[in-house]
Amino acid sequence: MLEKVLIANRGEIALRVLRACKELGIKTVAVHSTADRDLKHVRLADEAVCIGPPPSAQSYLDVPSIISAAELTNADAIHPGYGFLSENADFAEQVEKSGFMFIGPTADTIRLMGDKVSAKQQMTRTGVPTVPGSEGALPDDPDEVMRIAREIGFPVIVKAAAGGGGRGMRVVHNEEVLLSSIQVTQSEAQAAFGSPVVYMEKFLQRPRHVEIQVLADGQGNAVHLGDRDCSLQRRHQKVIEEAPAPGIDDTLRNEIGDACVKACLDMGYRGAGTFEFLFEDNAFYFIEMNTRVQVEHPVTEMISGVDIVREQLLIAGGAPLSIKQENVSLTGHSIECRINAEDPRTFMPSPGTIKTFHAPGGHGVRVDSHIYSGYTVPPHYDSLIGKLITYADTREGALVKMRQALDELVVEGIRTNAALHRELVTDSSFMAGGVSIHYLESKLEHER
Ligand code: MV4
Repeated sequence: MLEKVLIANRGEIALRVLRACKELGIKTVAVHSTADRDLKHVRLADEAVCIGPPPSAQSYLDVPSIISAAELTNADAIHPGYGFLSENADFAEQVEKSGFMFIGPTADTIRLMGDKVSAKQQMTRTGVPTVPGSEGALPDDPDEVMRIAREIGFPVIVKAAAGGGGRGMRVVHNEEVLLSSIQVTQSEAQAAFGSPVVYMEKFLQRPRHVEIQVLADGQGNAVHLGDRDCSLQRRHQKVIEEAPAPGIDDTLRNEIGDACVKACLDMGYRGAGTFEFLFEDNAFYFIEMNTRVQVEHPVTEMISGVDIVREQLLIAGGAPLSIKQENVSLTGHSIECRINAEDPRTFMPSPGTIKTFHAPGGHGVRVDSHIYSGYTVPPHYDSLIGKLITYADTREGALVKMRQALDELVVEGIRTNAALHRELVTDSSFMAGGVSIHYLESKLEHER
């Protein structure tokens, strides 16, 4: 069992990890920038180490500082949370080479999934359905590229192998602009990621974003915890997530879940992970895998009863997975609203001091947040200040609870997106369930 974990993150996820550690009797080390001395988890941690000035590049992304802090405090493992260094294979490698456990998969697995071409090839080998497209990286020969595009059929999408999460991609509608579009995407990929490698897929016009949560111990055991629908997003930032994905039948959900479990076993996956799919015309198409805990993990926890962060810690401690697939039962429905410190009109970050904060509560209401009255949201980081999560027997019940929770929520002193959430949970299309990834952006366009 782990004795002491260093939490290489900040905000709500650092607090989430700290709570899971404390419940397991694991000592905690908080590392923080000079802007984050007053974070809630820093106060609750057994030890705290300041690792640098406010800019992330000099603190939460500074590998030597974080590893030094682990050495100084004699931690035995590092939890990277999400964002920052969580999917950085070189960091995971350094952590392990320095004698610490990285709470996540091996550096090799992170690297394999970080390259979207090798990730897709791995899924094809193992029987996870992928979006139809080029078999691997696009070749140099323009005739060959044109042949591949014609075979896929327009529109196609060209994506950077080193991209992901919406960075480094371009939709191509016809043959005339294919080769020039590929060149532009290659140059952008080279500039942004240091690699010009691109691949091609059929462009799906109105898909939903549905993902599968997995847990694996790297010792031959893996389970899936069902799906989440994360289609409600703006500029690749998720706004509301829910589990299970509405309107998908259990047979199909379990079929794709089982394929993900097999993929985990085939690659010796260790830790928590998420298989991202586009879902269109009742079919799943793999696009990417995330090798970290995700922001939206609580909705899966609510319907499965599994504490995902606790499982991450147990797996990292070397324990075989205690959960068997036949004992996983997904019941009820859960919805998460991401509360951001941002301008409701421009969506620009709105840092500042929170004068008043009243958290909602009650049966089936969960608040994952590090904020408190008097807390100052710094301008240097992501604008997520908390997550409102509700749970009920039915989707309608979870929505009723979310409306009540949003009514109770008070955040004064800074601007937030709470009003957008209040609008969305009474929106008739969202209430019906199953909107596409384009729904929110087109709604905002028509209303503003
Ligand atoms: C796509 C797609 C349509 N067809 N791939 C964007 C983020 C990255 N993870 C993959 N993305 C997409 N890939 C094919 N073949 C549409 C998107 C996409 C998207 C996907 C998920 C959630 C939001 C999105 C918003 C715009 C585009």
